[in-house]
Amino acid sequence: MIDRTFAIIKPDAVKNGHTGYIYDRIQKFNFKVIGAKLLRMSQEQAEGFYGIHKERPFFNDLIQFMTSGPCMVLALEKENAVESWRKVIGSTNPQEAEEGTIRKDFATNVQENAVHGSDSIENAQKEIAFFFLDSELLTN
Ligand code: 3AN
Repeated sequence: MIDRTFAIIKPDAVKNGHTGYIYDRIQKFNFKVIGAKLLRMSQEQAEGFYGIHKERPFFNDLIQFMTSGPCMVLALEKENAVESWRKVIGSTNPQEAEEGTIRKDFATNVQENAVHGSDSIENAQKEIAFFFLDSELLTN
C-alpha cells in the first residue's frame, strides 16, 4: 500500500552541506516528495514535535539542537513508506547504522543524527499535519 512518512533533514545536515546529498537518496530510493519546506523551528514547535521525549535526559539538548539552525521538513510517499524510510536512514546511533544508510554516511552522533523518520503510520500522519496544511501537499 502507498503510504506517507515524515522526514526532517536536521540542522546538522543542513549546516554541513548535506541537504542535496540526502535529497538525492530520497529520489534514488523512489520516494515521492509531496511536501517540502525549509524552516527554523521555534522553541514551541520543537517542544511540541518532540513532546514524547519530554522526560528523557537528553530533551533540553535535543530542543536546543533542533532550534539551532534551519532544517528541511518533508512529506514523502511510497509503498510502505514508514518502514522503507527507516531502513534508508539507519539506526538512531550512527555507530550502529548499517553501511550505506544516511545516518552512517552523514550523522555526527546519536543526537546530531542528520535525519528524522516517523516510526509508525499513525505518527507519520500526526507529524505531517504538525508542519503542513493539507493544501501544501501534492495530491497527484
Ligand atoms: P529516531 O529519530 O531514530 O526515531 P528517537 O525517536 O528515539 O530516535 O529519538 C529522537 C531524537 O532524539 C533522535 N533522532 C536524536 O536526535 C535524539 N536522541 C535519541 N536518543 C538520544 C540519546 N541517547 N542522546 C541524545 N539524543 C538522543
